[in-house]
Amino acid sequence: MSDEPEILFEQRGVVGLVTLNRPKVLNALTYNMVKQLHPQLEAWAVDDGIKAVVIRASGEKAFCAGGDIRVLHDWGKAGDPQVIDFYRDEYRLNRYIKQYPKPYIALISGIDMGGGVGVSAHGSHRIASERILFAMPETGIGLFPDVGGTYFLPRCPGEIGMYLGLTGARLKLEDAIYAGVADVFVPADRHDALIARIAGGEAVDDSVAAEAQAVEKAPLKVQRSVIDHCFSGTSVGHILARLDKADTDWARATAETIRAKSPLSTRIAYEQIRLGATLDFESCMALEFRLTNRFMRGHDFYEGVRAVVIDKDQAPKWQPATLDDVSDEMVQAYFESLGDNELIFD
Ligand code: QUE
Repeated sequence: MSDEPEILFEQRGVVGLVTLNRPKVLNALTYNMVKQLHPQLEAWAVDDGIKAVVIRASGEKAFCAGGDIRVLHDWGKAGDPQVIDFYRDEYRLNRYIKQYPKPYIALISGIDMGGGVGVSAHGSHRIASERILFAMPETGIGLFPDVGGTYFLPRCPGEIGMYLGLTGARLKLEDAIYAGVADVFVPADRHDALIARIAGGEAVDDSVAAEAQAVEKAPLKVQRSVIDHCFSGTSVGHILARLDKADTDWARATAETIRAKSPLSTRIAYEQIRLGATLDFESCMALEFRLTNRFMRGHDFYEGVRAVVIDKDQAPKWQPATLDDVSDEMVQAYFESLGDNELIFD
């Protein structure tokens, strides 16, 4: 443990500046960071001296690689209720950012995955650098694309959201903008200049427009018609059958990627993303909280974190082991109400 604060808060002119500050662990989001960020945002919301919030991160490698899943794994395995408290407070924070009353500007440079997406993608201004690497990789650790994935994935162009949620595909700058998870490109070495403009009182939209640069064509655009055709399938099995039939290298690799993920996770993610298209943001987060509660009582999350983060053998043994072994009843049970424990908002 270092003495460095995990998250830094600073007022710069009229900007409330947040810096995620765990660069050695890719700025993975701890419960402590969530517990500090939410009240600080609330204080800035009612502070007349603050016109906008900017969130950025320390180090060149990552904006935020996700939740502190090693700790969540340990809490969950030990039956520590903090694991559920963490998700409840993280999702409330995601929703607060979504409805924040002032501009919320995320400066995204480096890895931006899972929990990092939850504190960036719902902001009013998502600024990406040439180093952004975006993904929702949760099906690979036996979880599902949460932190608002239920809301934003079905709202990506065509079936790109279903593709991202099932495969955990990593997007570079051009594709992140094409997918709609980032708005504009500002080079990393201009991020401080952008903060300075806003801090000095220049209007946020003018500041962003002044620093924004054009991007190249998105590689994902080439696959768009195949994505829309295959991922509009009516089940994970149907999507895989369409990918197999497409008979291209890209389709083969994509099907193989999905087959390596937790079968239960991909089945849940499919239903979650289809359902999310019809729900408002708060209902999406309440749905995610149901799923999180069930996953924390299940098997695959612990096995996924073990294989990817703890032992790093990259060889999870999922239960159930195949898509066919996941029953419709098992999937439906994950979506049932939590009764008195439903996620509610103030
Ligand atoms: C899926 C995830 C996460 C992940 C890998 C996945 C995730 C996360 C990390 C992570 C963070 C910091 C580290 C590290 C891994 O990895 O949420 O090694 O230092 O935080 O496939 O959801």
